[in-house]
Amino acid sequence: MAFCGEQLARLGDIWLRMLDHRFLLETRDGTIARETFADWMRQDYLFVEAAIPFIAALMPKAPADHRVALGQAIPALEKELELFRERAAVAGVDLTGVRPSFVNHAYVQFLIATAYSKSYAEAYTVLYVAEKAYYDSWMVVRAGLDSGSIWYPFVENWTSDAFAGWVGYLEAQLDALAEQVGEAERGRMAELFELTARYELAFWEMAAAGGGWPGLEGGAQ
Ligand code: MP5
Repeated sequence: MAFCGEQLARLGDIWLRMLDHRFLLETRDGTIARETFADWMRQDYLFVEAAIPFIAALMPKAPADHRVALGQAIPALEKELELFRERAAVAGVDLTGVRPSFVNHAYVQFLIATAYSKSYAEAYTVLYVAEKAYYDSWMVVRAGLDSGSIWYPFVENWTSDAFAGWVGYLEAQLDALAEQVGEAERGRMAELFELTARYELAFWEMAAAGGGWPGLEGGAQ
């Protein structure tokens, strides 16, 4: 089996917990509290903002035939930020002056540190898992959410044919990279695969439970 399939099978328990998360099920069923969804929007807006320098930091390490796709990801992310701002205006959510939650802060630091300090194949693993997690997660929401919901454009964003194509492309490239590296590096890729999956699960948990910092419960502010 190729690398990604192997890792997804190995980490099936974490992946299932993620896809079964109450945040996704309540969003799917249209029962999510508006403030809970708004908190996720505010936190994910910060995450997507940080994903841009993460991708940019991969660029100098990228093989020449990866550069165009990575470069195109940046305007796609800018468009995504625009979607957040547009939905926020429709729903009356204020995206300004938000501090990252503990989990969000840790995840973003992990992204940036990985891009700068790990090999290209290792950092690319993190990129793939984050994107695959969002594709699979929003497919869960798509299975039930009314297409008239104000949150539906997020479903369209991460379950579109274009996004599915991007995730499929990343998977094929990551499988190829895993073939090229030695056993030790493949082992580090597997560790990062798992850590990223754990962060993705933690992000939904943070979104559902609130983004307080340890010792400062009652909000991320
Ligand atoms: C993504 C995201 C998807 N927006 N937020 C988290 C916590 N994980 C993954 O990444 P992108 O860059 O929005 O496609």
